[in-house]
Parts: sequence; structure tokens; C-alpha cells
Amino acid sequence: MAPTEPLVTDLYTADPRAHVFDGRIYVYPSHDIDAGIPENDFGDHFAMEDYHVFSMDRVGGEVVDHGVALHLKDVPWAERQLWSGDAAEKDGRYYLYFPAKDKDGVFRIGVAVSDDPGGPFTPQPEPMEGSFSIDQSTFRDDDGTHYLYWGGIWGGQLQRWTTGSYDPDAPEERDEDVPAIGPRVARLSDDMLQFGEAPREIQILDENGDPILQTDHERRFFEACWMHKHEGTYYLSYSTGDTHLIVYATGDNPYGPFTYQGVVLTPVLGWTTHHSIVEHEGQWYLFYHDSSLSGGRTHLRSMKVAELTHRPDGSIETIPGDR
Ligand code: FUB
Repeated sequence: MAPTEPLVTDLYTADPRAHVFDGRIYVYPSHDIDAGIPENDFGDHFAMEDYHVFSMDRVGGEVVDHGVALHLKDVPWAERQLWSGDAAEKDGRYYLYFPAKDKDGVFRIGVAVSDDPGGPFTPQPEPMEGSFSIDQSTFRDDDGTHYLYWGGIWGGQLQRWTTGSYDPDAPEERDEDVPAIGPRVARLSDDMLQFGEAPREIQILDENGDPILQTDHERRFFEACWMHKHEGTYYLSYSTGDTHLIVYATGDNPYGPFTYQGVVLTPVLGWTTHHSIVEHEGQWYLFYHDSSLSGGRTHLRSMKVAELTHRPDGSIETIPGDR
């Protein structure tokens, strides 16, 4: 398998979040469509309406499409924009976490449940209590505790929640040397349907132990956070948004703080970049997307996979994007 081949060519897929369940790789991407909505900074052109789940027995093996796993019309509280989803397994049940705008145009995070990792998933009638913003991803620590990481600025609305309540007039970003807005983390409740504790803001620090600043667009958090653990170290990776990088920071516990380390993936074709990092049969992989299949149309993306290497000192070898 050439690492730059789209994994799927009959649908546009993006934001691939991969997990290994029962030895098989399951990928939970967004399903991109062209709804004819002009591009804007709020991301209205990302007007996705459903999810498909894909699986494979190994990277390079046949990619199975499990069909529609969840549709917007079946989520009572959601009005539009099924953005990046992700899944978790506990005690043989599977939980699909997904953001959508509610009837007031505010992003909330919902949960849907299935007995099969490929779905279909049945949504809860309400979003998770106190949830906000986008790009939630799941992480199961070695002790079996599940965490949710999330957040995205600009169209992802995280900047509207800095006071704890929703402020529709908050600026997207301030051109000031203040600490950048951090992603959020919370342990999940025992039943996996709610936050099990109050969400915390994650601190991302530079090499001197100082917070990464909002003006530091090459390193500050924008969206698409993902957690993986390698040899006891917690790796928080994320997109820098308008500088189009996937970067990573490391820490010694799931809550951080995390110290910025470097670049995982250089820019790909298209504005967005989004990923997940997963180990399967002793090899680490980066699942990511680009817009090559659509000839560069930013909202029509395709998921891909490449091998990822941790060097002996724990640092990650940078993977070149195709831009
Ligand atoms: O797919 C819609 C949005 O684009 C995601 O939520 C972001 O991470 C970006 O990939």
C-alpha cells in the first residue's frame, strides 16, 4: 500500500479517528459532502449529515464500509454539521461521540450507543450535559479509565466559552501575547454517557515552561486534539489550524501540562488537517486526511494512513504532507 493513497475513494472522508477493537482497526471519519455552501471562517461549508464506520484487519488490508452508522435526522437535538466523531469501547458496548450544532447554532457533543463497533448507533435524546465545542476524541488509559479530549477555536466556538458560559460575540482570536486557549479534558462517567468530572483546560507549555501564546500560530492549539500513550509518556497531538501543522506535546499524566515537542505532519493539500495515532501489531500509524482526491477542495477530503515512528528518545519523526 502506498502511504499517500486514499483509504476510500467512493466517499469523501475526513478527520479519521482510529482504534483497535478486538484486534481489528476501526476508523471513525467524518463523511464530507458538497452541500453547495460557500466557504467561510465558521466552517459552514462543512455540512456533513451522517457517519460511516470503516474497518480493516490490518493497514493495507481490505477496507470495509459498515454503512451509515448515524444520521443527523435521527439525533433529536442536532440541527446541522456532524463534524469529527470518535468512539470508545467499554464492557462490550461501543460509544460514538459526535459534535453537532443545536437549534441555537451552538456546538454540543452527543453520544450514540451500539453493540457493534461498526454501528449502527442509537443516539441519546440530549447532548452530554455541559458539553460544548467540537473535535472530541477518546482515550483509554492503561487502568481502564476513559477520557474525552475536545475543543476547536474559530468555527469550533471554543473561544466563546472562556468565561464558562456562551458568548457569541467573543473574537475568534486576539492578536495579543496572552496564553493560547487550551483544549479541554474530562474523565468520562462510568456509564460513558456524561462527563465524570468538571472539564479542565489543558496547558501547553514551551521549552522554558511558559504557556504557548495565542500569537504563536505555529505551535498554539487550534483543533483536532488526540491523546496516545507510548512507553509511559502521554502525547497530546493537535492541529495548529491556520499554519496547517499537526504538532505534539508530551506530559506525564492525562491532564497535562504538556510540553511542546515538534511537528508530526507538515501541511497537506486543503486547509484543514486532522488525525489520529494508533498502534496495531507493534507498528504505530498516523491516520490523517487531505484534499487530493477532490483536486484540493477543502471540504471534500480523503482519509489516508502512514507509518509513524517514535525514535528511541521518544520524539516522533515528522511525516511530510503532500503540499
Ligand atoms: O470536519 C470538520 C472540521 O474540519 C473538523 O471538526 C476540524 O478538525 C477540521 O478537520
